[in-house]
Amino acid sequence: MIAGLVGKTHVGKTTFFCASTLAPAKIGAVPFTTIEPNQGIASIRVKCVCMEMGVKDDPRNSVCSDGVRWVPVKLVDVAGLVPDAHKGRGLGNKFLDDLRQADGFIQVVDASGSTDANGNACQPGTRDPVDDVRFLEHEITMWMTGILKKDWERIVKGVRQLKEDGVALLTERLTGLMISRRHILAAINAKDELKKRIDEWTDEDLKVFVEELRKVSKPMVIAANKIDIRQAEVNIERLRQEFKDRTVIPCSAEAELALRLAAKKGIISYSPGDPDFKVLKEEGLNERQREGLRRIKDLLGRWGSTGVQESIESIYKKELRMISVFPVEDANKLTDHKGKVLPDVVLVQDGTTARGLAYKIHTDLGEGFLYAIDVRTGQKIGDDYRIKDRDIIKIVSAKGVKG
Ligand SMILES: Nc1nc2c(ncn2[C@@H]2O[C@H](COP(=O)(O)OP(=O)(O)OP(=O)(O)O)[C@@H](O)[C@H]2O)c(=O)[nH]1
Ligand SMILES: [Mg+2]
Repeated sequence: MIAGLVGKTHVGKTTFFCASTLAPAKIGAVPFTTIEPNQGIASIRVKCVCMEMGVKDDPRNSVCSDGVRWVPVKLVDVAGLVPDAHKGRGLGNKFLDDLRQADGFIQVVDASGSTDANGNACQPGTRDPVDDVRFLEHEITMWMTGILKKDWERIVKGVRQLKEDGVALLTERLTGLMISRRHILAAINAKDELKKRIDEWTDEDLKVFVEELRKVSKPMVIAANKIDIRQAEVNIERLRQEFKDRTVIPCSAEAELALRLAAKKGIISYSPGDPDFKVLKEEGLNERQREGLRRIKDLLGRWGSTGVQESIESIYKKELRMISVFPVEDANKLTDHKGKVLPDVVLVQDGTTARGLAYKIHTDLGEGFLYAIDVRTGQKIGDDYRIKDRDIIKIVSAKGVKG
């Protein structure tokens, strides 16, 4: 799974990316700073099972700190877009093509309304971020429509003359956009007018289909950025009113980046997502830095956090429905074959079965799957057992995996 940072140019996508990955990407003084996508690793928090199980863990693929596992997840930051990007305006389709691999989006908007439609600075409060959310959705829908339309005649011919399965043809066309048969069926089933042969769809039906498909295949949360600017507050209310079925997370990527960098230098103690931080080296700070930290403290007091960590967790946990599981090889000691205690956390989508988990760990484990053990209860579970969040699972397979 990979989450994409999307939005208009100059709203703070790369700042958000740097704050959450600590990668050294370029943040811009002018629009269209990012051209090539930046890929990096952020983390989501999972309550570790180490305390509950009374063991000291020895993590391999994640970090455990005070009973919280920081589990790596992928993030991609792409070029910004402007209205009519799907027709090639601004960086146009480049932006959209770089998003093909993303399973879900964190849409960054400038909630302070200080970036106009083309990414230029304007008076705070003058640009309506509600329009930015709408235009981004429109661009994504038009981009998907364009991809389908290029091949529409061939798809219609396949269904009409060659009696091919329309859903299979759509799946084949859209698989490069990380859109699966399941997404396509969900979009069709959501609308009565689409429940007919695909070659009978009108232009209007195709529009309805793509709109539904966008919603089911590319879930999105809104990171309402720049809350450090006063005018953001009323806009966040507006965003929440307008998009009632969406998660709107007040955010300051700039504050998060400052905190993460200060923590890295040992100036403060801060953990992403926390509602506060502690200054460790007061004497090393100049007046400007002190003032900056004071302002961030006020911001945390008012909003509860910088919103960056929440945005990442919201897209992965809530929208993409990722749950965590702790696989072990020794059900008594909770170790792998090298003796590492609770070595890994594996993220799987809700609905994954025990056999699905086995495949995710290694093809051999999946193919040789015999049964699994729910380590908490000691009970044997079958291949169709549905994994629950924070399960500890031992898989018994006819084909062993060592490595
Ligand atoms: N006040 C404020 N400014 C921010 C915040 N986040 C980013 N910025 C500023 O917004 C400007 C654009 O930041 P970027 O992170 O480069 O924005 P982008 O969306 O990646 O822009 P492009 O790659 O050019 O499309 C920079 O001047 C940042 O310092 C924030 O939380 N608050
Ligand atoms: Mg950028």
